Amino acid sequence: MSVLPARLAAARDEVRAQPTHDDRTLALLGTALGVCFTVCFLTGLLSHIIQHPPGWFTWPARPAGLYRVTQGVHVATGLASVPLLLAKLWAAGPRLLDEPVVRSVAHGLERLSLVPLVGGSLFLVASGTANLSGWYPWPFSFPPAHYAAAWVTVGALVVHVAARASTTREALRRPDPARPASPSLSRRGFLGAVGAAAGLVTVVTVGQTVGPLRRLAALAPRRPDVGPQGLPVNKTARAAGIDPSAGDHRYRLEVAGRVATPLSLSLVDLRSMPQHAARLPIACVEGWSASATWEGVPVRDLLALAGAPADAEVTVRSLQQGGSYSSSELNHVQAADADTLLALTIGGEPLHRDHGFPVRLIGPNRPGVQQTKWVHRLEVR
Ligand code: HEM
Ligand SMILES: Nc1nc2c(c(=O)[nH]1)N[C@H]1C(S)=C(S)[C@@H](COP(=O)(O)O)O[C@H]1N2
Ligand SMILES: [Mo]
Repeated sequence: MSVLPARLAAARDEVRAQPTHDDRTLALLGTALGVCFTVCFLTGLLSHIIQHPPGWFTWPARPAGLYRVTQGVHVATGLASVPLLLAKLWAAGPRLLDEPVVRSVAHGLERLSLVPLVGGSLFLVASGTANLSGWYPWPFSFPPAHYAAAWVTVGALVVHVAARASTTREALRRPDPARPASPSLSRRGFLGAVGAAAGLVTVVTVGQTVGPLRRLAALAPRRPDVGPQGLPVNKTARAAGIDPSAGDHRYRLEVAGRVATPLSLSLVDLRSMPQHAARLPIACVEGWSASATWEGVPVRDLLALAGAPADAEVTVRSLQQGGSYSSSELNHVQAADADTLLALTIGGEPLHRDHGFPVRLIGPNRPGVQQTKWVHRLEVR
């Protein structure tokens, strides 16, 4: 006995008989989405651990462009999963009307797990996409909310995959089941369109980090070559509340903390020290990246001058007051790397104010949020 009105039950049965809603279609979409979400989760988790390192974890300074790749992959797989997710919801949706609604305790729990799975997935792609677009319509902070949603979603995903593993395996192995005489849309046509949509989303956005595809990046929120000195800016000096006189004769770089000789250096002092150049990317957590040639004083030279210990770790502080990115940490590997610089120039010119004039931190393999601008203090630990 159906609890649904007869016409709704009949409509459901008709839709359920379409190849675009059968087990095989769901198995193929589910597999693609599962791969994207797994890669997205692992790269996201890595980004979180890099920014909040537990005691056992030391993120290396090499290869210099590794974070650029992992976070580029995070955002690319996240965006590609948008059409896959919508297609999966459309294809699986009619099954919510299957009866009996609950067959067993296990089945009931599995159906219940769809709430965090669907809700969490939609929240992740919506919050991620809004963040890339610089749109913050919510009152909470993005990374912690996105991070919590990732765990909830992946937990529910594990339940879902375990519950559907055997059906999926079978549907993928078995040749096509019998089709209705005249499907309104073939499986091949549907999956082809979904695949094309995922490919298109990737091609029009991935140019924000993959140089050769830059010209195709019509929908990328950032063009990596647009901005002062050919580099984008997330936070301008004005938005960060940096005094326009920053960098005049009163400027001092302080080196303090666990050192034999605290230092207080003027810009002239810094410019008269041996300069070192390095070509390094800014790799923003938002998935865009851009390389530049930076020149300045290696942090390790300043540490040596101040008599810091060999295993020194450093807190780098900005003239910016408050804000999440007004300081960053250098672990002992990063602090000791020859290419971790307090940069004074970019491409041979003094830094633009919006790139951190008079002094900015730039180091290999670091998320953009840790490349602190308008630096005025190193605290050694
Ligand atoms: C359109 C889809 C997505 C986009 C555009 C996106 C974007 C982002 C961005 C910009 C960040 C950096 C946050 C920061 O450190 O400031 C991030 C972090 C993260 N993402 Fe996503 N994401 C998407 C989907 C997902 C999905 C599906 C998952 C999990 C399955 C996920 C898991 C994570 C995790 C765990 C982090 C680390 C959060 C932290 O730093 O605490 N994301 N994502
Ligand atoms: N003091 C300070 N430094 C900062 C930021 C900030 O908001 N304040 N933003 C960071 C972020 S998110 C990125 S991606 C890089 C961008 O550097 P750019 O503006 O020179 O391209 O700077 C980082 N340094
Ligand atoms: Mo960033």
